[in-house]
Amino acid sequence: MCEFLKERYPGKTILAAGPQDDMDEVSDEQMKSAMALICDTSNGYRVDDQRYTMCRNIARIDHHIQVEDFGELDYVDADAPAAAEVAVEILRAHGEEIPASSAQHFLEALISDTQRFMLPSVRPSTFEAAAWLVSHGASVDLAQKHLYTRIREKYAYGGKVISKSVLKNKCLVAVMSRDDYLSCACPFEEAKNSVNLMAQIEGVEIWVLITQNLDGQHYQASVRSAGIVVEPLARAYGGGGHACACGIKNLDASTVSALIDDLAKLSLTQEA
Ligand SMILES: [Mn+2]
Repeated sequence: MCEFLKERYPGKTILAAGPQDDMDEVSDEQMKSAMALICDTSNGYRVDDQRYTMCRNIARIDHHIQVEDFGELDYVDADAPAAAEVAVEILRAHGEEIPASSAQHFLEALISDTQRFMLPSVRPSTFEAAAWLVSHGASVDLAQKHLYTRIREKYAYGGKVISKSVLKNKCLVAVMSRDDYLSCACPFEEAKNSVNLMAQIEGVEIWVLITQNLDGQHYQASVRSAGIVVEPLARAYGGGGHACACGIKNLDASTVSALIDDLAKLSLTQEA
């Protein structure tokens, strides 16, 4: 989105805010005179740079179940499998063209958010968005390399996740400590994103990866399901996301065990 906006509006200052290494430095003064464009984020506290609240205007392009209203410029299509599909639809509806670098990023967002076009919410317009991006120079081969090349540390950590996974009813649970990932030299961000290793196991309805934060106190959970709606339960624990894929932050040891019990119960509710 950033590359597109830079090319489309060369007279404007377009900056990407957030804690990741390749993001821009944005001052408080810049924030105050800016319009914030938030993408793919269900609620305010998940926004990477919390100074977005200082901005003059706030806009959002999203596809999560709407739990917060971001105002007049809030565009949410909760049926879309990826925020990138929503963004591409807006661009196409306005007859915009995009540079290849932008198309590549959008395609990678589309592939990763739809889990390689495998989510049940994937629809014809998802592939139309992909086709449009490829016609603007995006490469699926490059996307595969960028998205699915794993660092060796994550590969080693994956073995630990698998060996610590336990089945409670029809819920597969892995609770990982800080030592688990630090001892593999696997960064926290990579560790908490390992939930897909637990996916598609016969007889498992819900799977949850719970990762201790670097503070050694709190935990983050990634909850996925094969069809049981987990979003209301995640919301009850302060998290959210999609019907079958949610994240929960800031759990402590006691809420972790309560969450596991609740998920284990919920995992038995799917009709055969
Ligand atoms: Mn998304």
